[in-house]
Amino acid sequence: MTQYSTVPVPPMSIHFDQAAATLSPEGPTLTRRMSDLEGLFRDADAWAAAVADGDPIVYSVVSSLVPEVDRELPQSITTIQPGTTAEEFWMTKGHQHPNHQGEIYLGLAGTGGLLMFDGTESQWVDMIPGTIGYIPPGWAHRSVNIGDEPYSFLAVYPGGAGHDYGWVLEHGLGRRILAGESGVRFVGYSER
Ligand code: PAN
Ligand code: ZN
Repeated sequence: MTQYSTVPVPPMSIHFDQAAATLSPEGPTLTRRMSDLEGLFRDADAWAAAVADGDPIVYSVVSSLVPEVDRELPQSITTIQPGTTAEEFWMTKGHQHPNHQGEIYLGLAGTGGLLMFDGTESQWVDMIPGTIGYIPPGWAHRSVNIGDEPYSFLAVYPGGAGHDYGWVLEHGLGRRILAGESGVRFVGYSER
């Protein structure tokens, strides 16, 4: 049998509960509140006001037991709550995979989008239940809830990909996703 530098997890089944957007057996769960999204919203004053006003949960990420180590294929379900801060739809922090590896997302519930940026070009993929969004290697990515309900999606990614959040703080994601009169309005990252 192949020798691994870390102990691999055994073959297993993972129960996926679509209605509850959970995986079991369950691994670590991450909760991101507004205060965890410092420096990411266009309007820093509106962000600070939202932190002061109850610091709401913006999104949570539940994982299976498959670890984030090389050669494994971890999965997680992210649920982003509906909301806007100074018209900017609630979103994930966004990150780049430093080892430039691909990833897939499967829309599970609600209405959202996948914003990707390679440092020059930005791309937007609408996500509804059943949509598979493909993130090619080298594209930083952020998810956005553009609806009135929680938006959930399953992510599957190489365990050794790593997550670089500083890259997005430094380079942005090309565009911002705002609530417009007829739905979504795209503006440049530094536009006000
Ligand atoms: C996803 C994200 C998840 C949360 O599982 O990690 O949606 O977004 P942030 O990591 O940007 O806070 C993924 O893309 N994993 O690689
Ligand atoms: Zn990712």
